[in-house]
Amino acid sequence: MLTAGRDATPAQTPRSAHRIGSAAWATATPRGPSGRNELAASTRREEGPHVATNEQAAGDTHQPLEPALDAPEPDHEGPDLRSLVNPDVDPEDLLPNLEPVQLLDREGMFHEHDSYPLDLKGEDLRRLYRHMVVARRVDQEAINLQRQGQLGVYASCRGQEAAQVGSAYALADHDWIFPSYRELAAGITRGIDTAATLHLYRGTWLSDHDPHEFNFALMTIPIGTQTLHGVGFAMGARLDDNPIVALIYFGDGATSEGDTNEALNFAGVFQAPCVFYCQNNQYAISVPLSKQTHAPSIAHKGVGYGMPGRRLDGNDVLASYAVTKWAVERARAGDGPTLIEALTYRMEAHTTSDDATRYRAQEELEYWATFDPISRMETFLKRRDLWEDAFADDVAEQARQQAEHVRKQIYDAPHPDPLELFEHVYVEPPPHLQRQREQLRAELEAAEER
Ligand SMILES: Cc1ncc(C[n+]2csc(CCOP(=O)(O)OP(=O)(O)O)c2C)c(N)n1
Repeated sequence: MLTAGRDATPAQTPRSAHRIGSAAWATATPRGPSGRNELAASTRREEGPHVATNEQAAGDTHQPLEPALDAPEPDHEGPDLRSLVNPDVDPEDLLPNLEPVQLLDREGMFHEHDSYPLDLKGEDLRRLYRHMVVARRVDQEAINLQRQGQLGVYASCRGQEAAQVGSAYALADHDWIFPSYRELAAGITRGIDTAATLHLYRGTWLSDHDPHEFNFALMTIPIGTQTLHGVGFAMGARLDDNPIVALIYFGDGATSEGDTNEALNFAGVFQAPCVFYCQNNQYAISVPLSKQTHAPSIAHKGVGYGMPGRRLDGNDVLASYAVTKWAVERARAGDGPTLIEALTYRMEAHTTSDDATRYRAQEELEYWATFDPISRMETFLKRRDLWEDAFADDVAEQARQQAEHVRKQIYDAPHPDPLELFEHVYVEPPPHLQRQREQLRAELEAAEER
């Protein structure tokens, strides 16, 4: 804070304070009923911006300071400094509750929520459970395949099944998903062949599902890129009068990226029909949430972009579904985007290349294990009489078959020619890429001769 007028010499006073020191400051200041400059008067009494005269700004330290109160009165009203950019947007409406929305507590008890009613039938509830179980089994298989050298690397979604399955289930078929690299469970909810999703981790240059068949964009490795793709897509759909909503997944780490901030701001300004779904799994590789933001929560950031922020228990599949459904309906009705923060936890390391024991404690892991989304849903289904042994056996068998399918597909997948890496990027490859291609070709030939 600058110190008030009288003791500050021009040499101590920042340039900006001089600029606002005289008529300009007085012009932009609210006036009281008497027409007097109320704010300037109060800054004289309390600590506030330094109000220097032009003479003082010019360096004449002998001149007594003239307070802005005595500056010539402009003959027109200045702007109201308290005015909002969008007076029809009430910040209170955008603010999230710090208490996350939860429909299913840790003991599997259901609690109705007035703002987020649950409109699911028994078959839907069972399907949510089924997707989560299959995702967890395939996820484990992917880790095994990486350990066997069949995948180059893998980023597990264990612990995040509820966040992904619940939110993806809230979409209509014609809506689109823009994932990062961790959304195996969302892909399963969309009906994508799990083996196709995993090809990305074989180090091939292509993912292996048709985005247009499943309305599920290809997985994105650069952090935050998909947020821009999703917003652009949503805007395009709106211009086409197509009632598509884009659901965009990203992590807490992605909120520190320029791309994500640009996407959020653009979506807010143009009220794009999209839902930003942040899976706050507490870490960006080894960087904890406290190093990503000084905001009270990630959901609170929505206010700055002019969109509501909402927090939910990310290990509660029903809360994830109900809040996302609400946000999707808002977007479809033309009421603009929402920023959802799902509080969850990444149970495995960041990827199979990471040693999570170096930056987080075993007790933390054990604590979060007590929030397990699958066992919570199992208890709930039992309480609701939606559980029979035959159902449980069927789900377990489907999960086993999926794991076997993935294993077989990945084992049998052809090894692509490494030189394909350079294809399909440019019509005319630039010289540096041509040189790299030649270098790789020579190395491959030399390796074959050995
Ligand atoms: C633009 C960019 N910068 C850095 C990286 C390296 N990187 C890979 S994952 C990751 C952390 C991402 O954390 P978060 O967004 O929280 O997602 P999570 O992995 O936890 O799901 C980083 C920095 C990258 N892939 N892309």
